Amino acid sequence: MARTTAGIIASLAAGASLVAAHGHVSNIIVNGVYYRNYDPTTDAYNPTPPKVIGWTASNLDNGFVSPDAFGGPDIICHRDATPGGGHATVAAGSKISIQWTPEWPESHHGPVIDYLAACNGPCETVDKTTLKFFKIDSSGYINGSVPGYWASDALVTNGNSWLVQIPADLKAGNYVLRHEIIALHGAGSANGAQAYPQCFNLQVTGSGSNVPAGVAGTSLYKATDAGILFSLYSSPIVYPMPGPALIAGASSSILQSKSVATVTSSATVPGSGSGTTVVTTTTAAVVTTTTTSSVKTTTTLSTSTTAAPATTAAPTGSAQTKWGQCGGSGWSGATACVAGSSCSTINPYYAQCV
Ligand SMILES: *[C@@H]1O[C@H](CO)[C@@H](O)[C@H](O)[C@H]1NC(C)=O
Ligand SMILES: [Cu+2]
Repeated sequence: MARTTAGIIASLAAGASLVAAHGHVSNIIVNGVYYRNYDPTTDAYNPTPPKVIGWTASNLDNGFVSPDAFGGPDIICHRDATPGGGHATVAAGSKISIQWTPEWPESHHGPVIDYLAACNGPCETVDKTTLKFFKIDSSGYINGSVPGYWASDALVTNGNSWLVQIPADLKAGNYVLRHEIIALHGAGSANGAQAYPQCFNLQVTGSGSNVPAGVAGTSLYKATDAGILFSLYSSPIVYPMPGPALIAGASSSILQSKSVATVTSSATVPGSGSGTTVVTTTTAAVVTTTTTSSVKTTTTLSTSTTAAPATTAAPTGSAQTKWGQCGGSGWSGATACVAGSSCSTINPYYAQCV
């Protein structure tokens, strides 16, 4: 009985996936600054698409990479991907809000995973097959009965966005952030999982020295991994996270909240002027702040109803805490940093205690 019902649900979900739109990341927000992603559904038709931080890829259908391609280059940063023409600068320890398009289908339950890989030079010209990815967060099954509430559902609850924190001790340099949802609604059948990787170029600043070891994108997953060939409709749900282990000190995800964009920036393009010219500005639409849930481990769930905007204002006169804002256009809060950290200008809109 339960088996039959599950089978019907599985068939319905698989059928729904044929008609449902899927999605891609539309933008990221770093400390209130909005950076648009490459839009596969429109930029592909533009003879001179803007240089953006997101990688160019041929997922014009908002589609995915199948397990039979997990050993090939398309799994690295989506189909036929080539590096983004620019990058965003972020301080180690910063949080980045990754915004998906609104149509992510509810049936597409699965994990949300984030990796970084050092470019060892400009990411804009990196050979993607040389990138070695290390896992900075990975959240899978959260709670509930079959098919369960998953990280992808928490992402939807969070306004289709996911908050990622760059490790505070990461060595300064250029990195590719590889963000991914793996949809498992059809994963009980061979080649049924759907990977939706999205890549962004980041220049990370800071005084850390940690560059964790990683693996090539083509070695992250195999079609037969227990977390790839996985039935979403079998009870109890015990999900083995695919891919390499989390780096030391990382948790499965940070507390989720939605960020507020106050300005829009274009990507920093290498070789223009000093190489760090921010070609910016238009005032951006303000995104509504909402609140949500977070997952600490795959078995523990913590929730919060605290609104958490991207920027943390400290009262003028008192020193800002480490990783808090200490300056930038329009900033009226503290400009001094607590002992042990100092104020570093990240871009015209944001300075941060690092
Ligand atoms: C699962 O977690 C979410 C997010 O915290 C919560 O809203 C929901 O009520 C939980 N569901 C169950 C069945 O515990
Ligand atoms: Cu689908």
